Amino acid sequence: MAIYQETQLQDISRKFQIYGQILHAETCKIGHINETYSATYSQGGTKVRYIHQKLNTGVFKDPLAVMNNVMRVTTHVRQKLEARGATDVTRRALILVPTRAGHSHYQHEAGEIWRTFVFLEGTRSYESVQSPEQAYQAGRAFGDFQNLLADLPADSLTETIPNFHNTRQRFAAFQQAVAADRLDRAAQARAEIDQALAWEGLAGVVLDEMAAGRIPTRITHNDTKFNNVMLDAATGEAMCVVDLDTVMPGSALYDFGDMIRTTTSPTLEDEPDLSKVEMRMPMFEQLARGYLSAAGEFLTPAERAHLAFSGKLITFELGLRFLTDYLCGDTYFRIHRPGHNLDRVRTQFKLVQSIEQQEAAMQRFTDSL
Ligand code: GN1
Ligand code: MG
Repeated sequence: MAIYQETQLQDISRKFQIYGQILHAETCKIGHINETYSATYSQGGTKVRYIHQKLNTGVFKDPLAVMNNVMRVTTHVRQKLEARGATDVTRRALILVPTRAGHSHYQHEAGEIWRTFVFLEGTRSYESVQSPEQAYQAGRAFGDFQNLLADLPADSLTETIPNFHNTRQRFAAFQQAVAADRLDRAAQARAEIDQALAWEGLAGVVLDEMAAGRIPTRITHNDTKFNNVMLDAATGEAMCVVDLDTVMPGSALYDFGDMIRTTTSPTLEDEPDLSKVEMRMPMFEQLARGYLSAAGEFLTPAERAHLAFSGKLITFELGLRFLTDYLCGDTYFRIHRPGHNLDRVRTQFKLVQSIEQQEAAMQRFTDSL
């Protein structure tokens, strides 16, 4: 990490209710959106770590609403775990460290918004699933997260990115980007554009079920990537889900769909070798078992009936979002090389095809549970 950032982090760290001295800090994760650092402090004669994170205010236009949601959700989860008599609660629920002025975040010069969490010692995340057991753990963790939030009134949270998983709107934005083609990139993405147009029919399926009242709106995580699950480094048990910025009203299927997208293929989401991208049944089976072990009680028949489909939908949706961003000049998702978003599109669309080929078997499996 650059010295500048370390100095800046030292400055930022002093704004929070941390009573130690910062020893060193390092980049923990640079996601597509936020920047995350872990910092080690000497505090009361022992070493403790905290997470400092800079919120992307280009994406999260109302950061105060995001922080209110995060506070509401972390407090609720902690209280519910305590009421259950759970052990190790501070590793099972994220804890936001307030600023010395008592706020949930610190607003740095130039409008940067920083927040701090207690570091979850002895846990780790993975970029891709290593075993069916990990897929089970991911399913259970997000299912339990939805379960813990089931009694939080939906209107207590702000929809911080409106229509985040509105696939019809995502499709319309894609069509507009193709029509405008401001950067003359459509020619390079012709095959992907044609493929996306052919899949238009997928966009309305869950929305129509929701409009008909068969699929309810719930409080959901909305970014259930596998690397947002913190697993106990020793036992492999899922301890906590992180990245709560998009927790808001949504459909349970959006969460389950993104779990299929990120736990069933052995590859990363920008894998250039498409022959490696594949939906693997053993992973899907354990994922579905894990999810239903925690969410099985509250899902409606229509939700259950669309579990297999949801993976195709969300993988398609993310492919559309990457494609739209590629056509619009890579302004939303952080890229690390030219054409990166187009590579991501190809990986997503290959996975959609793989799901499509196995959808009947996936459906039979979830019907049998
Ligand atoms: C973004 O930054 P990250 O990795 O947490 C995006 C998600 C996508 C994901 C794809 C707010 O999440 O919707 O599924 O990239 N988050 C936002 O990797 O748009
Ligand atoms: Mg995220």
